[in-house]
Amino acid sequence: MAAFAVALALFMFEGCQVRHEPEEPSATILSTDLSLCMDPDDWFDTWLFLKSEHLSPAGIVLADYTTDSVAVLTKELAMIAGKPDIPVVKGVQGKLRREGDSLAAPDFHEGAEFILETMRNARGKVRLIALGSLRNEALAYSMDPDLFRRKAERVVFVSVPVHGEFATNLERDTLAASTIYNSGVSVMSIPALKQKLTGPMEERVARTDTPVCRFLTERLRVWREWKTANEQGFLERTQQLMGMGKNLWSLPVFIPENEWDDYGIVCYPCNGATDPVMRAKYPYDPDGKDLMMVQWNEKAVLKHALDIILEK
Ligand SMILES: [Ca+2]
Repeated sequence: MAAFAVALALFMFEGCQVRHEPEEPSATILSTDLSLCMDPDDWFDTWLFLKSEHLSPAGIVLADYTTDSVAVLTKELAMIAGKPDIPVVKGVQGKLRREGDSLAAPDFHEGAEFILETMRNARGKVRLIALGSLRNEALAYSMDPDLFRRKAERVVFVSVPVHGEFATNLERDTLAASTIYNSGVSVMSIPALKQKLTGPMEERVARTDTPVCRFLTERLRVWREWKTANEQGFLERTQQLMGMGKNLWSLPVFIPENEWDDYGIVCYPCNGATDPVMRAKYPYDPDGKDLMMVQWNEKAVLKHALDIILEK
């Protein structure tokens, strides 16, 4: 916390707000650990991604614990979003390991291959958003580092906490994370901090009779039912019982950069390449290639998300 406060104070003092020349990517790939029983927040993120024209959504990689039924549901959501042809591919389902100079991974390699194929075919640069581990991005880098460095606009990674809590997506595969942080490509780290879709907001979604609202409401129902049966007390402990709302984690990812000021979004430059696996503190570094998102207006970001879910 102290390191963070110092970094922030330094940043404010020097008035070095990062100036963003919003150069939108020519294509963006979302990799996300969608699931029926694990945290269903990624279904909300996937909807925001599919509706984010400014990102030019090019495909979805199913990360970490994919099943065929998840793939079918993802295609259904894409259909609802009016993007029936967007590729949905399976990604790596286990830990990466070193093999000589490169990385080896268990099934599936389609996600990494899809990232490289998209980079080869894209006219401009490609943004990669990772809301699960960085396995698919790291495997793609290992398969063709030159192409990856040349064509990746940025990797946006939701995981690293500002205050040093457990960083699930990073610690799920530290080899994947350190590969990406040391790849030379700019990484924007977004702390996985709770943005609460409140009980009344969730009720509004449930009462709205549209395909996407029915879809998301059903994902929450299935998940709560499974949690209740298998992890006693979890929903109560995390304040996510029916009526209490749902914790979401990645919403700032989907705010267009030219609107950051309206959402109170502030990033500071840093260099995560030094040691990402140590729950890095990411000290302020004016010459750093990476960015750390340190501030946003939670209410404004939530309203943005809710408007897109309610299709207002
Ligand atoms: Ca996730």
